[in-house]
Amino acid sequence: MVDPEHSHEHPYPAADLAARYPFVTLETRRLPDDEMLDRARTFHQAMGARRSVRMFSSRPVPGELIEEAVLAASTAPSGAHKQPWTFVAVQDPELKSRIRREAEAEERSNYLENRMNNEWLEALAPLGTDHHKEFLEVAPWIVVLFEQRYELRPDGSRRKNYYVKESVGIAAGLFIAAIHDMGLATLTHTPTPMAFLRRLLGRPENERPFVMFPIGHPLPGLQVPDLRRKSLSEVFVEVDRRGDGSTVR
Ligand code: IYR
Repeated sequence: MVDPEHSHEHPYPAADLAARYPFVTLETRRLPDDEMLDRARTFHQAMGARRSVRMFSSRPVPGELIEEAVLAASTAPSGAHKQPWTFVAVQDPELKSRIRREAEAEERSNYLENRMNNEWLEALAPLGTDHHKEFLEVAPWIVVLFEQRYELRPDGSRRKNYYVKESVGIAAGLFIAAIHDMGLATLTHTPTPMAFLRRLLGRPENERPFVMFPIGHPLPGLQVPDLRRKSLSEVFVEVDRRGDGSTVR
């Protein structure tokens, strides 16, 4: 563990920590810069091809693929490593219909009964979303991601979770990436309010729906809005010692 580049004043784990808790050596690899750049560009390109999809094929998707995506998502870092999430998968047509019915009822109030204000509706206009959620029945799977606001032990006692929204948000991102990487498509869908999902899916009181994902093969030839993503300079600044937001380059 001798680093020719830096000698650490505070090595981790400290000896007394390592004596009290288990530690293992992490497998690391050191790639040349040009290979890292290749990989970074390949990854960016792959993720750049992801789009939110609202038209799915009804072609079946093996449950094992959903399970693999959940395992990938569950590698997300989380507050105090609590992994405060539950992914609930539904393929039963009857249950998917019930979810659609209740989601559409909420969304009808949002879109048609002024629960969304005009500014919001204008922001959504280019996406053309409305209260129809047919994809909830067409897509072979719906996965609902629940956040565990606290941990409920089998004896009924509660333990705190930490940074729940941040942790679950990161897991959601990894889930989306995993689904895309295996060639499937999804949509982050948040029929608001989502409380009905806890009831329909019989989830315990400590869980709250965070986001739902219809998942399936994208319908061949489907159309998506012609969106542009922000350029690097719109989303990135490198701050030098002046701290005024000017870029070094
Ligand atoms: N939850 C609604 C509305 C909606 C809101 C935003 I912000 C979007 O980017 C898209 C939709 C719905 O799912 O239709």
